[in-house]
Amino acid sequence: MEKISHALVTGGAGFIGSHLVDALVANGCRVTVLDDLSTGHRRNLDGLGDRIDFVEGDIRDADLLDRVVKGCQVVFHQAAVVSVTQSVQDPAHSCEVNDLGTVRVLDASRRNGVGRVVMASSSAVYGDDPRLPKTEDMAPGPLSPYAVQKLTGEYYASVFNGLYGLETVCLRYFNVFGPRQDPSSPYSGVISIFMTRASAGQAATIYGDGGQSRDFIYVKDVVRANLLAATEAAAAGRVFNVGTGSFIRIRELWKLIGELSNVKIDPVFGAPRLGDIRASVSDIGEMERLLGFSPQVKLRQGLVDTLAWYRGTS
Ligand code: NAD
Ligand code: UD2
Repeated sequence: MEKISHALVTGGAGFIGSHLVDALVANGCRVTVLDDLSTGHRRNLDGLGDRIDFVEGDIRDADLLDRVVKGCQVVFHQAAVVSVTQSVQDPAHSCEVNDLGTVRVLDASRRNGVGRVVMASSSAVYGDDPRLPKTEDMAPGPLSPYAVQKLTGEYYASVFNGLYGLETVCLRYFNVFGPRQDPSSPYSGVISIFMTRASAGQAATIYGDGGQSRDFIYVKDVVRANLLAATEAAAAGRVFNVGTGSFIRIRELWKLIGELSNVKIDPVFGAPRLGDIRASVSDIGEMERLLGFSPQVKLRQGLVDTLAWYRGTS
């Protein structure tokens, strides 16, 4: 793999971004992190000391972006208002961050000679299309402001790639899980919530009948996908699904987490979540064919490692 000598990670103090920063530093890359700490935490970067340049600031600040992208070959754009619910409650704010912020990141990158921008998109762009698995060529059907904003970001990336020759790659993450995922909001990732419940010996709430399914990918595999997207020539200008191609139903997930936690607690069934997608699973053929990517961490192993982290034993 071609070496990246200097990269910017926006949202690098967040869940996925901080794992990406770890991997880049381990590869000998100089890393600048730009994060406003709105949902990220400085503690996620503990232990990296002066091996990174941490800049607390906002991706909407054009002057600051000009400063931090200088000299970077690659920008990994992870910063976003991530909560779908927050985007529903305040579409204008999430639009400013997710759309205007993304355009500012792309624009600063092209003006300052960055080679490639790798952007975090989402499987949310597919909406509730019942055809499975989801392939990149399906027509998008966003159902929330968040999904519209991620899709708009993809369109901007494609236009910057075509108009200005700035190489861009968009990664449609499916459901990502792993250590450092913040369980503190009711809209946090389901695995982070189920793990904290099981560890405390409490029942989880399953929304609906629990028959809904998701494609959960371990965060370290998402990091590998980002590194390939940044370095493989064939990735430029493209959009890829980042998932595992497998799925699990939510009620089975609770059972599995219970088994791994040595607790057997019946879940509480609540009303279905408004707008909840029934089934989601990725087709990762494009990523496999063009970038040689296949996920390495099986769900069970990823859950074991994540559980150890939530219990403070890893
Ligand atoms: P996260 O909330 O842990 O990380 C987002 C980071 O962006 C945080 O550190 C936050 O402080 C920072 N940020 C937010 N607004 C900012 C701003 N205006 N300026 C600078 N920094 C800002 O969430 P995550 O799960 O790590 O998400 C990373 C990316 O992956 C996001 O773009 C998200 O939309 C995307 N994504 C995540 C998932 C998932 O399952 N976690 C699924 C699909 C897509
Ligand atoms: C994820 C992403 C979202 C977006 C979307 C794409 C997270 C946190 N959200 O939303 O950003 O990219 O995928 O479609 O990663 N559930 C329960 N009990 C709980 C919590 C959740 O039953 O306590 C169910 C929930 O109703 C859903 C499933 O678990 O059916 C997954 O929920 P989620 O919030 O982890 O993720 P999702 O797929 O809604």
